[in-house]
Amino acid sequence: MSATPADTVVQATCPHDCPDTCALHVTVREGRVVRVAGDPEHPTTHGTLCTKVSRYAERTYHAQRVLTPLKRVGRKGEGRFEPASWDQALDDIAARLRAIAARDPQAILPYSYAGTMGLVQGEGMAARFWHKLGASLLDRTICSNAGGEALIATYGGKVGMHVEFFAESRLILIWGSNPITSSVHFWNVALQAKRAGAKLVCIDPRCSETAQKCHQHIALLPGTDGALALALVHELIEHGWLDRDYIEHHVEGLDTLAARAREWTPERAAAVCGIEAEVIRTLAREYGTTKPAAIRLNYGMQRVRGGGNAVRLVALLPCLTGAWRHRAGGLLLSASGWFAGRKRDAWLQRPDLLAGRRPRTINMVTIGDDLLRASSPAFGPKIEAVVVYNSNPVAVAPESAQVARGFAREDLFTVVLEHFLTDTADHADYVLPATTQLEHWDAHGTYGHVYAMLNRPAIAPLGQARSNAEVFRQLAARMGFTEPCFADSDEAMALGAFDAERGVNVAELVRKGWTRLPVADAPFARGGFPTSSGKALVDAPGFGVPDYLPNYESRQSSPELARRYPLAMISPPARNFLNSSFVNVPSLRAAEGEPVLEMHADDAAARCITTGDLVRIFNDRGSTLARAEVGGAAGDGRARPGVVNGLGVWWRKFGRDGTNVNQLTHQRLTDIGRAPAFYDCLVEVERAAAASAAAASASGAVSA
Ligand SMILES: Nc1nc2c(c(=O)[nH]1)N[C@H]1C(S)=C(S)[C@@H](COP(=O)(O)OP(=O)(O)OC[C@H]3O[C@@H](n4cnc5c(=O)[nH]c(N)nc54)[C@H](O)[C@@H]3O)O[C@H]1N2
Ligand SMILES: Nc1nc2c(c(=O)[nH]1)N[C@H]1C(S)=C(S)[C@@H](COP(=O)(O)OP(=O)(O)OC[C@H]3O[C@@H](n4cnc5c(=O)[nH]c(N)nc54)[C@H](O)[C@@H]3O)O[C@H]1N2
Ligand SMILES: [Mo]
Repeated sequence: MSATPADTVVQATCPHDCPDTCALHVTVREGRVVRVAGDPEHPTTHGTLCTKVSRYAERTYHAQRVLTPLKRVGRKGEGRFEPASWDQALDDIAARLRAIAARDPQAILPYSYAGTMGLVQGEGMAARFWHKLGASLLDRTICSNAGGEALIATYGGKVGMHVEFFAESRLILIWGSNPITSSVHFWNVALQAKRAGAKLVCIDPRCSETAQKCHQHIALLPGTDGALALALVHELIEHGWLDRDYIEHHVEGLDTLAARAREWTPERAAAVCGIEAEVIRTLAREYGTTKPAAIRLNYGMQRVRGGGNAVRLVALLPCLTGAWRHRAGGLLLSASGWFAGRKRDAWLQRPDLLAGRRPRTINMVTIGDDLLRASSPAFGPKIEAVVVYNSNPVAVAPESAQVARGFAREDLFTVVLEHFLTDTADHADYVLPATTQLEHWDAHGTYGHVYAMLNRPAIAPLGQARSNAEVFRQLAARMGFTEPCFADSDEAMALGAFDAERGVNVAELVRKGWTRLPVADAPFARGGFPTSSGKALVDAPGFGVPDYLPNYESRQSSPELARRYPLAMISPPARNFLNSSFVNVPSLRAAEGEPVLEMHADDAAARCITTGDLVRIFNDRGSTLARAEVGGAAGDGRARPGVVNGLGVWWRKFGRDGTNVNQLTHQRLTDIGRAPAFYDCLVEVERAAAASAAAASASGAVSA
């Protein structure tokens, strides 16, 4: 689209939960957004956007945007509402919350995650409100906590390489990550390295879009990364591919790891991982002898029981080889720890408003069980009210039949701040219309690069939409909260967010919309990890020496279950969705078609399944329907034998039978970080035609 002289271009930031956190240029013509593009000056955005966010205007002006407050008239979950005025809605919500809080404010639960990663519209004014109220705290673990806490245990912080310098690496391991789908700007950097002669290796059970484009794909079984890493350590030690000087000065406790790794021969690991021992030997040699070598680790590999331990093991590899000496060597999982954060969050979120109270904490992963729990001394009060913002738990939380049962409780008072009538909003007593990133102020820290970011509103709020911060400000007034912080405007909070943050050039941030943190090019070239000793830790206090832990649901841990449900299911994101966001954008849903299950030809043949068949995926927790995509006979498929890939995360109501893959996942937590184990899940699959014939004959038998 060509610009006309009357156009204005507004500097903004992509709000989504993605490592790339792009700088946006939003073109506005006569009060309407006509284009959302990448900022060409921003060093990692480089003027390009992913397909989804380049459609941000389509999402914003979607005909089904919720633009007035809505009050429920149907049953819970039915999604029938009538419009209400803001005053009516807020007065009623405040009265309900006040009545519950008078008994025990902990019976009120905020539930929020990463619909926006903004510091203001995320846990800004909302956190002030909850802290003052004394509501239950939420443990926000649903995405990254296993890997995040593992990184902190090993390096002392969520810190890593600069994404830009992967371009100079000679060997890149893309481990548990599908950047062509989920962080395309990293992929562009990896391609630069590839063109300059680097080798790219993808370690992923699925032959993802990324795996296909790498030189080598190692399709290990889900949840076996720890075993692979131990065998790599074994080989590095065995062959002396170690930087002894680096280890001596900057790594603590290698001996204990060496003792454990001695038992992990490539043969032993190969049997666990379902790959060839020779592949492990070669990988170890290449990793041990190529300089500089870099690892792009991502969150896909930590969504299993042993995810935290596996991250710790992988994070130690560049410490053993001294890869950190070079700016194009080392590892990147999350870089959010480069922000000091503490003073910033204290100002934005005001935990001091708790005034000595210590409310209980609810883990967002177990919301399904917790909504159905009665009051007890161990649990505390039954949850009487939930206020959801920036999240769609009915679709994204594990074991979703249980989550839906919880949200269907008639005695639960539910408020959902949303853009759309999601599966969760369908269960609300009130839905409150929220602004999008194009309509409100915000400031953003990041986790995949080292720039602080600002978001200016490009247009006025559509309809009666209000920002999350404005809603909590108004609720605070109705609750009689008089602290001056409840009067801070969104703009003041966004512009002030980084004032207290060490090293952020706030003047440049306000002028340009982004500013680089002062992080050294090769941050650990001479050690200096943010642990108390400055060394990377093998034996982290409270965690012991890292080890391989088999999945909860695996032949090793639960042989009987594995006999009944012999296929491991992972559910990584579909390319055109962002978790459950964008599923309702027509052009993007059309690109995905319908829920898909990728299967290997051998597993499909054993079940008389061919491409295009409707299949039922099931386990003891429930079942869901998907269209089978079979491949692999000629090495062309996405699924490896024994593993099926159910791409997520569909809205349940767009699924064929009102469910999605989370019908099958469970609420057990990872070893470290209290996180979900979405990809640690056994299932069986059958043709839905066969399933419905069986169901028909069963129901026939009943009625006869
Ligand atoms: N298009 C798109 N982009 C996204 C998202 C999205 O939903 N859609 N989500 C965003 C969010 S919230 C996040 S957290 C990031 C996630 O970004 P990444 O952490 O890069 O995660 P994914 O793209 O989910 O890729 C995970 C890969 O891990 C693989 N995997 C699954 N189990 C295992 C295992 O046990 N071991 C190994 N080695 N690999 C495994 C999957 O097959 C998948 O290809 O992406 C963000 N970007
Ligand atoms: N099976 C399976 N389940 C998964 C995953 C998986 O890979 N497999 N991925 C997991 C991961 S990594 C994550 S991070 C979680 C993500 O879970 P969520 O954080 O719940 O993410 P979304 O599904 O994108 O839902 C975010 C919602 O916030 C709304 N929203 C966006 N901006 C705003 C705003 O400014 N104000 C308000 N009020 N609302 C807003 C959007 O409309 C959207 O409905 O899902 C997890 N669930
Ligand atoms: Mo995530």
